[in-house]
Amino acid sequence: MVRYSIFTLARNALTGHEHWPRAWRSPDPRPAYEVVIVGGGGHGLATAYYLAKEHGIRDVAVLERGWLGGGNTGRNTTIVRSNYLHPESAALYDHAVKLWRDLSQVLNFNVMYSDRGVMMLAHSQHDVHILKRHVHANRMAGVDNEWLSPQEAKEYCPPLSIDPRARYPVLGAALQRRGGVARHDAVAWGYARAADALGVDIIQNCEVTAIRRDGARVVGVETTRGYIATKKLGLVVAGHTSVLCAMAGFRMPLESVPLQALVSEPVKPVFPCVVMSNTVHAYISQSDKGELVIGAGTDQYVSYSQRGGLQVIEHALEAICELFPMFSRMRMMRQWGGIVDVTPDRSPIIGKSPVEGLYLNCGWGTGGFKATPGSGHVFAWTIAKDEPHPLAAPFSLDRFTTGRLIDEAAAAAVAH
Ligand code: FAD
Ligand code: PYC
Repeated sequence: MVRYSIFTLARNALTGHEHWPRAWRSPDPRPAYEVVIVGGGGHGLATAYYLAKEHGIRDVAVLERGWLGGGNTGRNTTIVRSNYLHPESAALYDHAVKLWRDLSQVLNFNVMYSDRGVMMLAHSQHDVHILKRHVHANRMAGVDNEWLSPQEAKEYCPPLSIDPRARYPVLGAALQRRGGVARHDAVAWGYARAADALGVDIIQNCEVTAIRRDGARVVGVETTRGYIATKKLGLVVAGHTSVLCAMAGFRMPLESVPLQALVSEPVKPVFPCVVMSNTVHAYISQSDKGELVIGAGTDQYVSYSQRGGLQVIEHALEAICELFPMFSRMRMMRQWGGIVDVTPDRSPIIGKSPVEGLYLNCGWGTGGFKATPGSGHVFAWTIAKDEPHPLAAPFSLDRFTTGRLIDEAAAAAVAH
């Protein structure tokens, strides 16, 4: 493990950063691996790390068509919480929240997890009923969540307007104090460095262009850097899952849509927590650099373009300005989009596929960043043992034929 002293930092700064050691290697792909993971986002890299760390499977390649974290991992608004309605979901997301807490120490890389609290606002009686139902269900499942009056919500987040004449009046809020944010790139980099140190090959600029089968089983992938054989293939490609599954010869119950976010100019610390308004599909926090990080809903049409409709962010910003009038004269700096893969019940798919040796981790839609460590952890287990981890078992693909759906449309919170 490389450790840096103040002298190392100074020497590298004064020599034009020429002598920094690489955080991970950049190997050429080998002809075959025991496990190949497609997708170098947080979930794919976490899967590779746990395969090596917890299952002793180090003959692993992660294939990424672009750069690490360049997909939704590096484009998301980093909200972490586990206040989902159904016990299966609360258990899965809470598994992740527990891993987040000491992830920086485990990876020896600061992922800047900050449990500053996530507050979800109610603007109508319908919202009050839904959010209170979540509070009760979470507490039954051993997950913290509490109901706040409008005044208590304002005490927790002073910039919030609780003016009852507002277009979106605040009638109360559900607060998960253990929720918060983390640094998105750092999560990808931390897992990449730790996986690389255990022998995993991380191969960027390597796009999978075809999936090869021998009858019912997977045997390898064609890539822009040549053919790679494997008997175990994990697809962790978020918005491109349907494209990859089509290469393997089957269809998925997924729609890919753009989801966008934006950041303001940086200002001094002013916003102490995360606030989500599910009714208006706007959410906001402040990054450690000082920018307000603001997100909107999804576009209402299927697309692979990494940008979204202007009217969608306009709507989100109108709501943000009404809820937090002090931000009405802030300037916005950057806007971008990611492609999210949405299932009919708004819950992820983790487990086996119709092709032997091909495993799926997808359908996280608008809300998978929070699950990154837990997702990688249970997916690695599933691949290593060729059977679903108990926490992943309810999230199998066959729920769309058995009808055992896990409807998390309300908890997913972002419009889709
Ligand atoms: P990704 O990070 O997208 O990684 C998949 C990788 O696969 C990509 O890097 C891609 O380049 C690669 N790939 C695709 N096709 C191929 C191929 N053929 N060959 C090789 N590689 C390929 N979630 C939350 O929990 N909280 C939030 O606040 C939140 N906010 C969001 C805001 C926005 C604007 C967006 C877009 C998403 C948000 N999400 C949020 C969702 C979250 O970002 C995702 O669920 C999560 O990051 C998915 O991680 P991943 O590793 O599965 O996917
Ligand atoms: O899942 O919490 C979430 C989320 C917030 C913004 C986008 N997704």
